[in-house]
Amino acid sequence: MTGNRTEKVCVLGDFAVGKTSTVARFVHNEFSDKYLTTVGVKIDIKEVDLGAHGSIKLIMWDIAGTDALDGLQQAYLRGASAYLLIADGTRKETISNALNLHRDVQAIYGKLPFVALVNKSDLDSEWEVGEDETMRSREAGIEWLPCSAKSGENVENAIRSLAATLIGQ
Ligand code: G3D
Ligand code: MG
Repeated sequence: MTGNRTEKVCVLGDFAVGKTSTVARFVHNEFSDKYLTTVGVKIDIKEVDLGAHGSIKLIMWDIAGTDALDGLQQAYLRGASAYLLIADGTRKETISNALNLHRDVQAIYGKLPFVALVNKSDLDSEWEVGEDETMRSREAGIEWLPCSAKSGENVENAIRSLAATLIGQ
């Protein structure tokens, strides 16, 4: 049980799925539609207190997303202990793009802990992602959790569960 564990967590997903917004919701508990498209990398730190299990500092690396990992992104991923895989429920193709990223990361770094989030659950009338996509993923061992950086649904508990995994719970 230690209060000063620090782990790097990378946020991966397609352009505009809500990576920056999800980190902002988790770290600052806010949503703003003023975030600019991220160029390069943005780092935020949040200490997660897991009570009797101790606490852990998550260094959230928010990288600009494309559907492939180029050399620069590989450098961003180096040393990561875990990652958030984010898709956008209103754009079906963001699921397969996220799965490609996941496969690329696994190929390079092996099996790291991750959570898979389908963001924008507040826009459920505009959702394109349905059972087909989530079933296919489930067969591949990936459980997508709906979330919303806007309403806050599931953001904190998903990242806290990742923190708990990292701390060994
Ligand atoms: P990115 O960092 O993955 O590129 P951003 O994505 O966090 O910049 O978000 C991209 C757009 O989606 C932004 O809108 C942002 O406000 C919006 N967004 C992010 N999360 C949510 C959510 O949970 N619900 C809704 N409704 N919108 C969300 P703009 O219009 O600025 O491009
Ligand atoms: Mg961004």
